[in-house]
Amino acid sequence: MQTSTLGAVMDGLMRRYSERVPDVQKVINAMIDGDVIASAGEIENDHIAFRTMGVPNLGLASFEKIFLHYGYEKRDEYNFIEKKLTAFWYSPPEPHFPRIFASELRVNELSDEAQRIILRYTDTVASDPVDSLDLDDAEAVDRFLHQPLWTTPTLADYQALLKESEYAAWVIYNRYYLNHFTISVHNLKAGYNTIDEFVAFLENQGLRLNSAGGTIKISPDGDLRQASTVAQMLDAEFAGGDLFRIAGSYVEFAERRILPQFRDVPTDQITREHRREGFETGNADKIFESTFTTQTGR
Ligand code: OOG
Ligand code: NI
Repeated sequence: MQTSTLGAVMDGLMRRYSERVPDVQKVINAMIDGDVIASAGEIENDHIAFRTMGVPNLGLASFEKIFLHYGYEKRDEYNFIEKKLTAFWYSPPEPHFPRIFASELRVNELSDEAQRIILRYTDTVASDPVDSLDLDDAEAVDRFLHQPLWTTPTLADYQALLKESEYAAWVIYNRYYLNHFTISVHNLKAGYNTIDEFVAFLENQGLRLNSAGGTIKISPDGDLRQASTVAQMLDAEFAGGDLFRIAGSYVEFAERRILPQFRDVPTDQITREHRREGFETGNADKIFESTFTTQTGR
């Protein structure tokens, strides 16, 4: 297990993501200008997220091999019945690396028409591409994560998918681009270290937040609180040169509260182990909608 390779892969993901999502720099600059942090390096990345197509040779079974190779451990499963998604989270080999939340579309549950559209693209992948990848070569992995896995879709196919599964449309165009990174708010300075305070700060800066199910998503135990921006829109070029504005990636914010049994531990001794771990289906279900037209078109 090579954490230096993992570090380089993460740097590549974050670099391309920041270029694609102007809100990343906007939030960081606002935090620096507001004296919340002195530099971007102080930000703790709670987790990053990826989306995949659940078809042969792709999906989580293929994708997860990359991060399992770097020492990530597969943890809990989450099921999104209406959205037809399965997700897992993966804990990092060292605590300074982000958790990973990766999901997969259960393509076989879609209509025949949507399945046909998706398979027209993904069937060109005849063997698991991760098997022929040198995972110890960070540049090769970076290239893989940002390369076209299939041909550029037509606008008609994209729009047909959009009607049935916004997630499917997102993946057919955006593939393995980083879906979001997540700023941990609980370790920020007082006044910004709760999600309510941080959301107020973001709203003051004019950032547009996902309102699905309420701006702040709260787990039933009350200890995982999340919010996210509405996805950045991109001018996408489709097959044949058609242009259309589509949803790209977004930014998330998370507060992990100290677990009840550790609430007496002195603040300066609190580490990741004392806080709420994992994810929450009810929160995630609404966070997915950060890229849906119900949010981006508001
Ligand atoms: C992932 C949405 C869920 C979380 O933290 O629960 C999520 C996605 O939009 O792909 O990020
Ligand atoms: Ni997330």
